[in-house]
Parts: sequence; C-alpha cells; structure tokens
Amino acid sequence: MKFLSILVAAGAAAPAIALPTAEPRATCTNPTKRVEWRQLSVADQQSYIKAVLCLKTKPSKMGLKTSLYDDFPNVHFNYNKYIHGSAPFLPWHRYFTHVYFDALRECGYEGPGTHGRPPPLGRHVPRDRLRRRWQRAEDGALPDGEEQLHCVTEGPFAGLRPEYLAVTPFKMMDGGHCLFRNLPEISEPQAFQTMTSSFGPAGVAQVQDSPDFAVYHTALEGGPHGVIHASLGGEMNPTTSPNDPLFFLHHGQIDHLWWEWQQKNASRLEDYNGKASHLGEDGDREVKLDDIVPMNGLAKDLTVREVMDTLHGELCYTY
Ligand SMILES: *[C@@H]1O[C@H](CO)[C@@H](O)[C@H](O)[C@H]1NC(C)=O
Ligand SMILES: [Cu+2]
Repeated sequence: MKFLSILVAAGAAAPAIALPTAEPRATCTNPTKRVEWRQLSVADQQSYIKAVLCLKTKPSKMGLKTSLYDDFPNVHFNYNKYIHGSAPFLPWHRYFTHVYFDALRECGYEGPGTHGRPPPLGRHVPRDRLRRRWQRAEDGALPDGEEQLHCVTEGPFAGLRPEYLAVTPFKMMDGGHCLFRNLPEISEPQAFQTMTSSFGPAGVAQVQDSPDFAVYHTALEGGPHGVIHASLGGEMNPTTSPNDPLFFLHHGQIDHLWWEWQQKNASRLEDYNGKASHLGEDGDREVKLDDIVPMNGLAKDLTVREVMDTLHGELCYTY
C-alpha cells in the first residue's frame, strides 16, 4: 500500500547544529490553554488560516531562498532519521508544533494553539462530495507528473504552492507544487477501514494504556499517528508532510495525547529513554534528557528536558 511511505528515509545530510546555552528552567506563569479546532471561535479559525497563508510571504529563518512556510517541511525532511521511529519523535514534534504556533503569531494570529480530533467516522464530508473533490484535477501549470496528484482545488489552500516535496519521482521542486491529498477513504476503502480501527477511540485508548515511555512512543507513532498520516495520504505521506496545514492539527493532537498520558503519573515528565540515530553520528545510541531538540535555525534549540513538561520554560501551555 502506498501510504506507508511516511517512514521512508529521505537521506539528506543534517546540517551542523549549535549547542543551546545553559539556562535556568523557568516555570511559566499564565500558560495558554490549547483547544480543539472546533472549539476555536470562527474569528480565530479565520485568523489562523490567514496566518498559515501569510507564512508563505515571510522570509526563511534558515537562510533559504524559500519562505518561512517552507522552512517547516524542510527541517522536518532533514531531521527525518532522528525524529521518526525512535524516542525523539515525541519531544521533537512537541517543540516543532510549538514553533509553528509561534510563527503564526508573527503572522497576526492571537488565538491559542490548537489540535484536531477525528470527527465521528463517516460524518465529516458527504462521501459523494468528497469523491467529486478528489476526482477534480487542477487545471494548467502542473509540473511533470503532477496530474497524478489530487490537488486541493477548493477552500483557502487551493492556491497554495509548497516548494519542497520528498517523494519519487519528485525531488525538491523549484516553483512549488499544488497541495494534494490522496484520501484512501475513497481510493482504498478497504485499507481505510483497517486504519479506522487504529485511530478510532478503542485504538487510541489501547495506546493510552501503555505502561511506560518505550511502549508508549512506539505504539503512538506507529499506530494512530502513522495511520492518520496515511488516511489523508498525498502530502501527508512523505517526510515533507508539514506542507499540509493539517499536519499541525494532527501533531497538536498527538501532543495532546502524550500530555494526557503524562498527566496520569508524575514520573512520566521524566520518562525518556530508548535509542536513536543521533545527528552526525554513526549508529544508534541511548537518548538522554540532556539531548538537544534541534531546529536548524528555525528556532533556538532546546533540550529534551525543557520540553518534557509543557508547563516549564519556553512552552508554557496546557490542554
Ligand atoms: C508511572 O510511570 C512510570 C514511567 O512511565 C512507570 O515506569 C511506572 O510504572 C508508572 N506507575 C504507575 C503506577 O503506573
Ligand atoms: Cu514527523
């Protein structure tokens, strides 16, 4: 099945990273409370979407010719090996999502951070409407092969042109490509049925029952997390998946789940272990709380310790 390609290594060398300066761990006052997307006011939803589009007009913070919008898929693509299939998955994506919400603030968004949650299955968009949307191809100006993509042609993101795409036969494309989704719900209904058992309430409850971090991060990443990527398909499959604005609602929810799991037992604020292929090193080694959470210049690097508790230091949010 095509949708497993999220786990394919993208193979780009990770750039050198600066060590963070040691700082006292400040306890935050006045944390913001993140809310589910549908609990945002309509004004906040509109402002959020406007800010997402505005990221395309801001310069890269990583010294690239492309926009701030494109920094996010770029950095995610470059750290692929370190941040997926291993312990850093949860802390890295926690900080990454936070950095994104901060970037939206620079684009005028004043509402809280947010997250998604799948609506009751089959209830979101009528199937025939979904099918019509999926079948419609974008007219004109498609790079070679783009006609095979199911471009988003309606709504605020219809004109969006993300620059980077890590999927064969495409490479990092100059001039961008349409935002696309594959929607296995329509293209592979049987596979989609299997996916729903993983990201549905029973599947999630089972993951949330995990006894420790090692079991938990593996079950969450490979289960509901991976399957939501797969169930949207298209842009959400390759390691440039932050191209799709839905990525951040999805990872907001993955972070929400980790937060809920941590709330059940205070020692989980320090439960971090396992092996990872560290940047610039051969082979895997044991992770530790003092490892850095690298952002390659998109934001300052933090340590894992600094992101374990959302109420400490930089993060300062709750759910
Ligand atoms: C609390 O969490 C730690 C770390 O995840 C785990 O090892 C321990 O078994 C948990 N205790 C209970 C009572 O669940
Ligand atoms: Cu990821």
